[in-house]
Amino acid sequence: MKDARQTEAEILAALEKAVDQMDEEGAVKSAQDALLAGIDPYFAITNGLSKGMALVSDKYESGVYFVPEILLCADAMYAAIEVLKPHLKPQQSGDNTPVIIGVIEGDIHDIGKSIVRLMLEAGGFTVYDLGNDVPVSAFIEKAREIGRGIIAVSTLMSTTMPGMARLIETLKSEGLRDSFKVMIGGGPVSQSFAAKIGADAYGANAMEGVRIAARWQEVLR
Ligand code: B12
Repeated sequence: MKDARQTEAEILAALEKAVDQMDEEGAVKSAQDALLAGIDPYFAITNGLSKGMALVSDKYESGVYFVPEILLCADAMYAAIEVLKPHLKPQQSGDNTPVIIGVIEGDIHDIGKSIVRLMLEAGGFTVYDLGNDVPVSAFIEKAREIGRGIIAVSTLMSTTMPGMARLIETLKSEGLRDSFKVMIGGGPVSQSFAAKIGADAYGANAMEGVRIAARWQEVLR
């Protein structure tokens, strides 16, 4: 007789599928299954839900899904994240180091940024989420308010990449550059773009963002 319990691979596949199929109920159920099966919630997010969102991205790009579908897929992902979030154990202690995070002005894509935020919070950082379409002036205002820390900036569009360069330039001209480490991320940006604009690091995904931030804690103390 087949064991009624689902294997880890089956649960991860169910999470991926629920996001892809816009199945909020299924996503919540599979997130609960993941917890019951003792799957690390980080692993469930990165190897289940994020994979589903990557599939959805491909479908959008190939014209299978359109805006409404994308948003419903994201809703399913967020619903599952709500179940997993309370069970995320800090992997490193962020020691409450402040992180200002936002999507640069002109860009409303905030799904990736929200995952980075969640992982940073779970990693013990104090995150100030400025949202999407954030003007450089808003980053600067917050930076002045907190004085010292990390700035994490996201963009998914090539047209809005120059805003990241403007942010670094403005941090310099406002005398704030030495007090903040800056990391960038999102589809069109890269390590070489980070170097070109004078950002301190590029992170390809949320876990990398947390690892970078954890490295910086020491110097920011
Ligand atoms: C979902 C989506 C949308 C949704 C956004 C919903 C939302 N609330 O975010 C909707 C439908 C609204 C949308 C709108 C548009 N979109 Co759109 N969209 C996408 C799509 C399909 C998926 C993006 C996504 O959410 N991926 C899933 C997340 C989890 O992945 P992620 O964002 O990459 O984030 C991960 C990493 O990149 C990284 N990361 C991200 N940020 C950061 C930051 C830091 C600091 C670190 C360390 C890491 C990090 O970590 C994340 C998690 O691991 C992409 C296609 C693609 N391949 O990316 C197009 C895409 C980004 N969109 C595109 C475009 C053009 C648009 C529109 C202009 C379309 C239009 N003509 O109206 C508008 C944007 C209007 C605007 N002013 O912003 C283009 C951009 C092209 C370009 N290179 O400039 C893409 C690439 C599609 C394409 N090939 O044409 N879009």
